[in-house]
Amino acid sequence: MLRLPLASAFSIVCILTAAGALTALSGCEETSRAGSTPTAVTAPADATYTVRGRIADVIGDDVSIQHEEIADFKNRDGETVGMMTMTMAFHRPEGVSMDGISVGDAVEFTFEMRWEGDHRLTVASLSKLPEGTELEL
Ligand SMILES: [Cu+2]
Repeated sequence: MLRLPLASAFSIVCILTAAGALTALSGCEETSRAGSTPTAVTAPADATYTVRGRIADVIGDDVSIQHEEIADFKNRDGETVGMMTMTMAFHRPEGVSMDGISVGDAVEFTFEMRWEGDHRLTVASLSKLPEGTELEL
């Protein structure tokens, strides 16, 4: 199976998203910085968000999710800037199961935002929403 480092997959997703023009306000810009060494996710999260979305792709231990708007999303300075609906790639630790969840499924998930380190966007929990759930994407 093709595996891309999170940074590449994430950059590609950001370029492809219709909301790409707004990535200067989002987390997307940060992942294009090169030269980081892989590190474990140990630092406390800068912020945690619970949002709904649709599974767009699964690549190794990354999961791409088209998420709904995140009105309370904060930039690295802690200012609330919000984030439009878009598709983003998240690191998925082994402990977060994808059992019974497939591409196209509506989910509710919690992710941790870290502005420093290798895994800036990490899924902390993921659960499937009922069939037919309407999302604002
Ligand atoms: Cu986003």
